[in-house]
Amino acid sequence: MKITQIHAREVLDSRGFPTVEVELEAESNGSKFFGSAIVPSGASTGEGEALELRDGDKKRYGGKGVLKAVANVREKIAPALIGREFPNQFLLDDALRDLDGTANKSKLGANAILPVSMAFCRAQAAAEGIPAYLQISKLFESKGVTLPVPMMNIINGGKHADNGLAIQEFMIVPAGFTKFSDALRAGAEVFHTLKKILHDKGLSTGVGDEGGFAPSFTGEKPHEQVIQSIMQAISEAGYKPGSDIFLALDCAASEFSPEKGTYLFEGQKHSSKEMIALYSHWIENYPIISIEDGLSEHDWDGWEELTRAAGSKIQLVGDDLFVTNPTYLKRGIDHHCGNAVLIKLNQIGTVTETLETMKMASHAHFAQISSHRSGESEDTFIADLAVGTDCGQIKTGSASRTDRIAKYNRLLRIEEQLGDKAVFKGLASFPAFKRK
Ligand code: 2PG
Ligand code: MG
Repeated sequence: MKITQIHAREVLDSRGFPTVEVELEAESNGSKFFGSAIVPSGASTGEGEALELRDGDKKRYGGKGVLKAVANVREKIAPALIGREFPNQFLLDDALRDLDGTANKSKLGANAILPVSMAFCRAQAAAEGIPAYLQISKLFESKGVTLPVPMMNIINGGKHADNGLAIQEFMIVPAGFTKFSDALRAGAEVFHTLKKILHDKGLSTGVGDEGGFAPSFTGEKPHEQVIQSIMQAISEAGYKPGSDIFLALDCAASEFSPEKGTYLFEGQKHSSKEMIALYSHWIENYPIISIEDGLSEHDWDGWEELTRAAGSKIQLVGDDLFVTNPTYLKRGIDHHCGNAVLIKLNQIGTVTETLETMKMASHAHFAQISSHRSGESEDTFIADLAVGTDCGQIKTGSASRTDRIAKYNRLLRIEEQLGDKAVFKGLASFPAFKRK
C-alpha cells in the first residue's frame, strides 16, 4: 500500500479536551482506500506511559491543546511517509518509531504517532475488503475472533469523579451468558436498576467520566456500601450475582498511594499487607472476578504478595503497573506480579507494539483486556482490537454516554455480522478466576 495523503486535526474528546484525529489515504492496485482514527486520553495515567504531547499554552484549553501534535503529523510524519510503500502494519509502525527515535515517543508524541498507526490499519482492512477486526486477527495471527465479555464501570470514583471514593471503578461483569448482546442487556438493566436504588437512598444519580454513577456514600466503609448496592441492583434486576454477573474493581491504587507501600484509604493509612487483607475479605464475601491495580505501580513487592494471596482465585490486572509495555510486563511475568494486563493502545503508541505486548502476555498465560481511556471519543478501534485478538474481555465503561456506548454498539454490529460464527466465551474468558 502506498500512502498518498495524511491529514491531522484537533478535535475534542468526551471531557471536552482536545485530542488528535488523523485521516489517511492509501493506494493499492490503482484504487484508493481510507482510514481514520481519534486517540483517547487518560486521567489516572501510569508513569511509564508513552508521552501525550500537549501544547502547554495556558491561553488555549488551559494548556491542553494538541496543535503541536497535529503539526508533528502534518509537518514531520506526513512528508516522511507520503509516497512510500508499506506492505504491512509492522513496517509502517517501524517507520513511525524511527521518525520519533525515543523510547517513549517523546519527540513527536504518542498522540501524533498512534492515530496514524490506527488509521493505516483501517485503510489496510479496507484495501483487503475486510473489517478491521479481521485485519487485526491476521496481524495477531489469532486462533479465532471472539466477542468480549464487557467490564462495565457502573460506579465511578477516584480521578473520574468528585465523590471521595478512593477506588476508581466498580464494574459489573456479565460473564454468565452465551451471547454478547445478552450480556450487554443484563449489564444495562443492572445499571438502570442501580439508578433507582441510588435515587431511593437519596444519593446522586449524576454520572462520572466513564458513564457510571458517582454518588457520595457517607458513613462507615463507603466502598463496601458501593459493592452492596451493586449486589442489590444485580438481584433486583433479576440476575444472580456470582453466576450471571460478577464484580470487578479498578482500584487505580497509585492514585491513593503517597509513597511506596502506603495507601490512604477511608481516612486511614494502610500498608500493602492491610490492603491485601481487605481485598481478600472482599473476595471471600462477594463474587469478585477481577481486581485491577490493587496496589501502586511502585509497589512491586506488594504485587508479588497480592498475587500469592489472590492470584489463584481471581484475575489480577496490571494497568499503571505494565502500561501496555513489554519491558514492564516481562518484569511482572518474571516476578509473578498479577496474571493479566490491561491493554491501552495510547500507553505504548503503535498498533504493532500493542499486539507485541498482547502476544507476550498470551505466551505467559496472562489474560488481556482491551481498554478505553477515561477521555474517549466516537472511535471504536478497541472493540475491533478485542474481537480480532480473541482476548475475550473489553473494559469500556458504563451503559451510558455515547463515547462508551459507541464501542458496545460496534460489538453488537460485529456480533450480527458474524451471525452463527459469533463466539462468546463468557466465564472461560477469565482463566484465572476459580469459582468458590
Ligand atoms: C484506567 C483508565 C480507564 P484512565 O485506569 O483503567 O478506565 O482510566 O484512562 O483515566 O487511565
Ligand atoms: Mg486502570
